[in-house]
Amino acid sequence: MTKKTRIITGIAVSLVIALCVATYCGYIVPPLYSAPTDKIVSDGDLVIEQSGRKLTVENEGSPVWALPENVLAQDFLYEDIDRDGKAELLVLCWKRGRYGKHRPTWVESDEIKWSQHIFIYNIADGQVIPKWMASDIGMHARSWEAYKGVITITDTSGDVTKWGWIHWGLEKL
Ligand SMILES: [Ca+2]
Repeated sequence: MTKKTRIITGIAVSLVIALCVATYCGYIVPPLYSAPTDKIVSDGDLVIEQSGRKLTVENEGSPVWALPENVLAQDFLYEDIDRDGKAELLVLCWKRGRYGKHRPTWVESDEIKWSQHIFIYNIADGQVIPKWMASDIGMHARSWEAYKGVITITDTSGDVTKWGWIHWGLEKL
């Protein structure tokens, strides 16, 4: 192997390693444990459908809402989280940065890394309206499920936590 070939090989190997590290750390795509599951949930005229990272809502056969393109779905739940008798749309999702449109005043700029969030939407009269959007949830949620207004989240280490709507927003139970 010539000196030039060794240099080129070294650069190529370094680039591959950097790419793998960036991917593993969530800079390029959300991590593998967040692989989405396709599913459809219907409630009367309402149809909520997840296809890969996309999530859409139809009402009476017409599209009424889609998860913003800069947000990638992992999973969703249709659950009466605040126990008012109507189900909300809860989305476990990924977006770049830890915050939404508004970040704390002491944070000069948001991160470019993908982070995991929970967004909750009200659905009323065929309209999907943002209700509560969590900043980075600070855990590695692999899966979640809901039962009687309680969300159970299992993280990548197998730890299980339960969450509920107590005052405003999800709180750990
Ligand atoms: Ca509700």
